[in-house]
Amino acid sequence: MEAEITQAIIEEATKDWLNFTKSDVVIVGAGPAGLTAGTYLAEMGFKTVIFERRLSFGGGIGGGGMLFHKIALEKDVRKILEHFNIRAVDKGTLLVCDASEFMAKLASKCVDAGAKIIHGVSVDDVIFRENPLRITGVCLQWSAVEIAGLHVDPIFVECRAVVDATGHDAEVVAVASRKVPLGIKVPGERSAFCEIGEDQVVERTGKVVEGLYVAGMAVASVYNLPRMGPIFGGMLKSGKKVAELVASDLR
Ligand code: 48F
Repeated sequence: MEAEITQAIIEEATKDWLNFTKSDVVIVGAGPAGLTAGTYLAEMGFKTVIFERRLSFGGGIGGGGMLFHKIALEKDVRKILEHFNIRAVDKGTLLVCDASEFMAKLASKCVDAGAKIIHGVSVDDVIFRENPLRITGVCLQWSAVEIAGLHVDPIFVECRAVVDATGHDAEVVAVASRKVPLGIKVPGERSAFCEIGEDQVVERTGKVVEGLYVAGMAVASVYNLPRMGPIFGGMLKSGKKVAELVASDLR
């Protein structure tokens, strides 16, 4: 029995890993932007894998607003919420949701759409090619290895598009900007200014260089935009927008 458990797990995991070693899209981070992007891309038929450093979904959702278990959204995302079957209370100019329902339903729809979500794996670098300059995949490491500080070489996944949905540190674009001649620096985000922060994140969501896209709060970090705190409409809109841009480029 014990050996069978091990064999069952390793055989099935290996099948998945062999399958997504060449993917259409790699999304880094299973926060609201990454889960939204993953859902729409998988629904459009793209082979999509999400690598998430932690052993949980949702990124910054679970903490709500300073651990109060609610998050706020702008009213113009009602249609996206309906797509995910997420309930919201009308609150003046805003909608308010339970953080737990919000993250569970984003993740559930994403998985049902066919995206593969792999927990406990961190992206620590990109693969690039020159003439023309493009990003062609990512370098992966177990998060546990990263946390332990062990010297272990990563392995690779090739893909047609990488989406940096890593949140406030824009980790993928940041490492690429240091190690690939992209000609950009990642300045980090500015202090809070919710209204313009939400709009500008959506506006600047998109391609950084051929093969590499940025969505969610990572956009604020890459373009020095204001932060917004526990309002999430921009994250949904940014995730949907990046999915549409990637899809139109890959078709
Ligand atoms: O931080 P996160 O929720 O990013 P997001 O989707 O949403 C931002 C909001 O949560 C909030 C906000 C709203 O106004 O300000 O902060 O843009 O989710 C990012 C996820 O990426 C994972 C991280 O653990 C988190 O779950 N992540 C970060 N770096 C890596 C990573 C990495 N290098 N490899 C794998 N996962």
